[in-house]
Amino acid sequence: MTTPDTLPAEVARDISEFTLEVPSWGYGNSGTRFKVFGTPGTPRDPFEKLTDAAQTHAYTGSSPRVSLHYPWDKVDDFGELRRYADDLGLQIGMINSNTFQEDEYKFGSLTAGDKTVRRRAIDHHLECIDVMRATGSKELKIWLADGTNYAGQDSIRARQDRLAESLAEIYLGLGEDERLVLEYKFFEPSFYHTDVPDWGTSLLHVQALGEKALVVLDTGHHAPGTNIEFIVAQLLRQNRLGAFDFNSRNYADDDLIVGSADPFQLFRILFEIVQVGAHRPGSGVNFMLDQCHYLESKIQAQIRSVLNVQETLAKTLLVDLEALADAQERNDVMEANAILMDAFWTDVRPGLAALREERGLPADPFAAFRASGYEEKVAAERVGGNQMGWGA
Ligand code: PSV
Ligand code: MN
Repeated sequence: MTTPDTLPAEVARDISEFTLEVPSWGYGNSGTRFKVFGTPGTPRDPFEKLTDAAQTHAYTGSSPRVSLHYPWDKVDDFGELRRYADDLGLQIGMINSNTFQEDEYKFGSLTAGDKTVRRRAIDHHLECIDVMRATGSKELKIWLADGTNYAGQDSIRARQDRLAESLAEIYLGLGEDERLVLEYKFFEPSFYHTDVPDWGTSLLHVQALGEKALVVLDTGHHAPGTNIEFIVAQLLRQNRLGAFDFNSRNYADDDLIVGSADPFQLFRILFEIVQVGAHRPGSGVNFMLDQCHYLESKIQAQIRSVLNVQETLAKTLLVDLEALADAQERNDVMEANAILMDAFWTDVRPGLAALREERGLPADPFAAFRASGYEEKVAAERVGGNQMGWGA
């Protein structure tokens, strides 16, 4: 194990240029299906969510975009929200559609057998595209809760056909420089079948749509034991990896701090990314966090995730690719694996701290934020009103 005090120049450059997008809902209240917990200081409107998200960016210098969820983040004037973000040094990122919280979508949205319901769901996505235009966003993110609970409940095949048709209509609504990204998840809320359960299904649909449609990989949306880095490599080969929803899972879709459950998995995923330079700006992959916090401090948790991704990215950038290729060519299993592990065990924290100071950022963003008094300040100020949370 080595502890370089400074990072190699190319690694430092890549880390400085790398950015993550944060979720507006990560700053609101959340919980489990048993209870949503309130926390003093939680934002009461999308403006306050942006104010909090700006803290993550101020301390890390690496999270300038915020994803919105619609209609959770509905405001009267999206132009005003955009200007507010701009004043904070932020941009509005992806617009996440939401067809999972209204009664009419009980039996499906874009896949629903009922034509009127399907129409409503398609129109909702077209409305999301309007929100994109008002906020300066270029990406529509779709995750569907659609599925069934019992064999025979509905035709799996007919639902795929309806999904393809609905997506095609939404796709037609996109402008030249706008994209659609389709997220998959293997179960929940449906417990028998899900209409977009895996990367293969998502890939088939986006390939049928066209080049402006790509796949979103949420790290929490796979069965235990799934080799996620394989999926990453495969989607990159097809030029269809549009975005990540990073988080950690132990059991199902746990939405925990990135890198907290399995830091080595995060390393393996990012290693597939850096080998083809997909971490660089302009690669077309949007790195996003999709977390929910109800036990831990929300801003601290977002900062911790940004730092965990940065540290892990730096480690992957330290892999000696030439030596690795050489070992692989010789089928030297032990050496090839040791090269990877050597990078994984390298302590990059001192090098990152030095880089942050060079960039005018706190060497330890996490400690600096905790000491800033911001949380106490907003807890005292944000009294009254309704705190935002799931469904709000
Ligand atoms: C679904 O579980 C999901 O991962 C989607 O990205 C949703 O938009 C998000 O969570 C809501 O928390
Ligand atoms: Mn997600």
